[in-house]
Amino acid sequence: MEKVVKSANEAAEQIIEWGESHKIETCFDRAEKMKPCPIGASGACCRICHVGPCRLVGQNAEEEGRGVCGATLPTIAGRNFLRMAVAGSAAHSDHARDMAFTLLAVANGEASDFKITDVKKLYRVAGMLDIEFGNGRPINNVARDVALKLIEDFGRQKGEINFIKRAPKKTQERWKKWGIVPRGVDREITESMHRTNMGVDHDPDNLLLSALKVSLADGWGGSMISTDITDILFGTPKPVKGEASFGIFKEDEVNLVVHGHEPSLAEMIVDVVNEPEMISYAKSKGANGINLGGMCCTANEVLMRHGIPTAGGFTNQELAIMTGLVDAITVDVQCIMPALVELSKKFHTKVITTSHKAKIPGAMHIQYDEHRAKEIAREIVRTAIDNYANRKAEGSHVPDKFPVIAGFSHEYIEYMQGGSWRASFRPLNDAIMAGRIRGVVGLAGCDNPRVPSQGLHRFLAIELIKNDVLIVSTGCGSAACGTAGFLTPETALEYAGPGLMEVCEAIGIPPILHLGSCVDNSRILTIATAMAEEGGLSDEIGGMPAVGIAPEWMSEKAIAIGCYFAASGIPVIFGGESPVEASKEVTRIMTGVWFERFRGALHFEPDPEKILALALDYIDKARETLKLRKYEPGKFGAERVLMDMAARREIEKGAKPHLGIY
Ligand code: SF4
Ligand code: MSK
Repeated sequence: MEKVVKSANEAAEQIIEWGESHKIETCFDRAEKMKPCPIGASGACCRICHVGPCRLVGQNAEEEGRGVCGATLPTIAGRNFLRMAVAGSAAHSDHARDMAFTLLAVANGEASDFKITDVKKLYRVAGMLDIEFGNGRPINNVARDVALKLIEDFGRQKGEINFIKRAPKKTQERWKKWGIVPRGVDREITESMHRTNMGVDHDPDNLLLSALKVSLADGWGGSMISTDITDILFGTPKPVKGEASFGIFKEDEVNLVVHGHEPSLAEMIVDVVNEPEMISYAKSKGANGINLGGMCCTANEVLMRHGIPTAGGFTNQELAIMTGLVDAITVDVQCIMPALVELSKKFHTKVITTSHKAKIPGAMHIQYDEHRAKEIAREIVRTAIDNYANRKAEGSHVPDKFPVIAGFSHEYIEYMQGGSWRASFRPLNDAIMAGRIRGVVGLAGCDNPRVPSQGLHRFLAIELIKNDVLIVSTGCGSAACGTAGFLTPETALEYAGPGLMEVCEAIGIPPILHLGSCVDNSRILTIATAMAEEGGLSDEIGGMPAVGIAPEWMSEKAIAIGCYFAASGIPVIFGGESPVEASKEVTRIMTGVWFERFRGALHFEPDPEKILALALDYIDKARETLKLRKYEPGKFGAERVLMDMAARREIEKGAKPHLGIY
């Protein structure tokens, strides 16, 4: 019988095989046993009232199927889809709310373990919010006003979310025309839940507009707020070296993993594991030190600010425990498999939950509180150290690891194109106009055990850069690229097309830029806006030679991201089967109608070759509409010379700094 590959990540595959030989079940085995409910392909199921659940299935379900109340298939499919967008937006935005309250506590002197790390970013955000800064005004007063003003974005009843005005004017006009400018995050979440309640909104187009509106509240609200506040508190990322894959774990040190999404506790743990007393304590227990690793999006946060190594994305979480080397794994919210707890009993790993919102029966719970952050971080680190002695020899440690360069914030991307003095997006726009770079793809989203996990990310990453497409990656897409060894400048030399290779060599960057965690998809919105404002391409986000791809998505957060990209004007392609496949009407709205209105769309396409072809087609058509030079590999138009690092340093000697962040 032909062997079924469960993960395209070779190290992951080895651990899975070891698990199979030891009768240890993982998500890959459960995915095989638990086939997805076929109802999404052949129809839709409505379970929002107790007259139902109503299943609309069969060949004529779209035309003739009706729920007991008379709801049609497009209504039910649109309503279900909106609920996914709501849940995703709520998750990102609740994370953002926690960040905003942490900033407020810091400003009020109530969370003394934290500080404002990036004052320039604080001032930049203050400027956007019309908050007075500088001229001797205390930093904490500015931070307090920023926090309070952003907290208002959650509960605002009328008006607009603050950061909406950061979008290009034309993009904003489209939102206004179609009535999808979000007022407040919670307001849109509540209204969308109301609309999907029994007997309210039955118009699929109207329901789908609501999905865009609530998702815009996430992208230009929750997620953007979270990204900015995280930068203010912990620093705006700049490229940093790290490592990825299971080889990051050390046999002779205490291994502690931080997993989940919100970075506050993880930041504190980064500090604590470096405290001399804590290292001495680890040594007193027989370990040579304390080794901190990350998982999923918490990994992205601490990787891009501190170079903390990552064990990978979503589907690697159980496998990390199966190395037998993880003494403790601390989790907060989102993308945490409850299976970790049962699995950990077969090893010695302590699973520690830290959020009152996210408990798992059988796990140890240490409640996080930003007012006592360091004390709690120390308790967690000590728990990991105390557990080191319980490590059993059993486990499958695959020592492979790859170097990664992470931390390309939008500010750094601007800086790298001209230094402090001439930072801009001009070189990128010029390279696109000249055809050196064909277009830009945001490769985002989760990894998924229903396909050879991480394989679609790997395939698309290589094929896109071969086609001179610059990739910006986030979330577990970044992890999949990192654990494949793709996040280094050398990847350009090995795989990139001639134009992209030249650009990467000139600036000294990888062809895949690690932008951060899933909330950091908001950085892509900022980059697209900067490109529109730079001129020479589209004067709005829509119409850019840019596409978003989430080939292995699984979380409802991905749906919210896909919707806010589409509403902002970026066509998006999701892998896997479509959750609205049975309704031609809903599919038509999400592709054709959204494209006409917003110049963005949301497609679902399981075939990776077709995802690639569709992405390149969108890029080439956008180039054609913008009357840019037709893309031909190896043939470029006239273009400004890109500055290399040496030339930039020369210019910067004695230069007046650019008004941007760096
Ligand atoms: Fe059935 Fe209508 Fe109730 Fe949905 S809302 S479960 S379609 S009766
Ligand atoms: S962690 S949402 S599996 S990207 Fe942000 Fe990864 Fe997807 Fe979770």
